[in-house]
Amino acid sequence: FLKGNPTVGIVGCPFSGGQGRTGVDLAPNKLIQAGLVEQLTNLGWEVNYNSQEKYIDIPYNPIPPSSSTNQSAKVGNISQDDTKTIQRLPDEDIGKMKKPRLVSSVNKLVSKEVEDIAKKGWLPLTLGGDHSLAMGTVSGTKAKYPDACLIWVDAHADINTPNSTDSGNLHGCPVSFLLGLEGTDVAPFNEWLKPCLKPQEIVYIGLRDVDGPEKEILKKHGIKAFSMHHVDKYGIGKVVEMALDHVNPDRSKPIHLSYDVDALDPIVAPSTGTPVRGGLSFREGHYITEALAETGCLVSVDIMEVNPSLLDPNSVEKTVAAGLSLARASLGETLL
Ligand code: EXY
Ligand code: MN
Ligand code: MN
Ligand code: MN
Repeated sequence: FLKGNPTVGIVGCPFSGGQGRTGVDLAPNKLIQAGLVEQLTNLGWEVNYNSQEKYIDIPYNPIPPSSSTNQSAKVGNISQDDTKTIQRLPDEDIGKMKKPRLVSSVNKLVSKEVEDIAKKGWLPLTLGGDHSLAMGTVSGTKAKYPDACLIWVDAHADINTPNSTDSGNLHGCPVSFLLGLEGTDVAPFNEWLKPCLKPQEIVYIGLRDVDGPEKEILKKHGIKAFSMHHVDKYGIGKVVEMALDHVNPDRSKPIHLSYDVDALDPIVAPSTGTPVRGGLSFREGHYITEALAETGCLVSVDIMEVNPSLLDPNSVEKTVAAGLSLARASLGETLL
């Protein structure tokens, strides 16, 4: 599906507004500083930082800049003034949703950026930031590849609606918006985000902390999910095969991989905001990315929810290393 020399466009999203903990916004820079660009270059990819071929993070922190001089980043055609406007938006809860205007405006930028990169024939690699960013990444991928399927690797289903969410954190809700479930046709999201995903186009791997209402939603819409129970029962090889058989039976459709590092066991990836025991082993987690790379159908990848501010330096190092190796394996690093 990609065009020309294999080229990746990195979209750094230092964004934490979809949940309550700061620090997840530090991940893109941390991953870059830990050598992501060199590593992908060594795999034979041409690496650009976004559609503008410049090193830029999308600067969407909810924290107002203390001075305009330490604002190092802006993205493409988005000016600092635009981002300050976003930062200054009054952002009262809407219903139960927290920071809806911020999450919406940031995702609108992300969506456009991912779409632009995909339309160049490049592979967008989005570095979160929290998982609310998948509203933008998946809608951007879908704008270029309307028949793309979505593989969601996560401990959580992230399919709460604005009505069903208990926490109000929008990183628990992106999938419901992509599907256009009841309650998601709300401002400000409905000003730009149209339902773009069908229930049969998504499959989950790694689930083990799903809210009651989310279970109802999965059931009601017949959404395929492989929980850790299934990984134990069938083994990861069979699970990935069954997941692909469901969303991509002929291995002919483009694949978007949205990878939340909390799918991995906290022993492997401890520095993440919502860790849950009993997750994927290092190898199971990487097998998924290797098997998807092998299909030749991967067109867009998200690495989400690394939080370099949580726990001790050793935990951070492990988690960042896991994020890096998942990115490399997704982009075709071969073991032998
Ligand atoms: N289901 C819970 C909620 O909606 O708040 C927890 C969601 C955690 C989401 C993390 C990113 O995957
Ligand atoms: Mn998630
Ligand atoms: Mn999660
Ligand atoms: Mn929960």
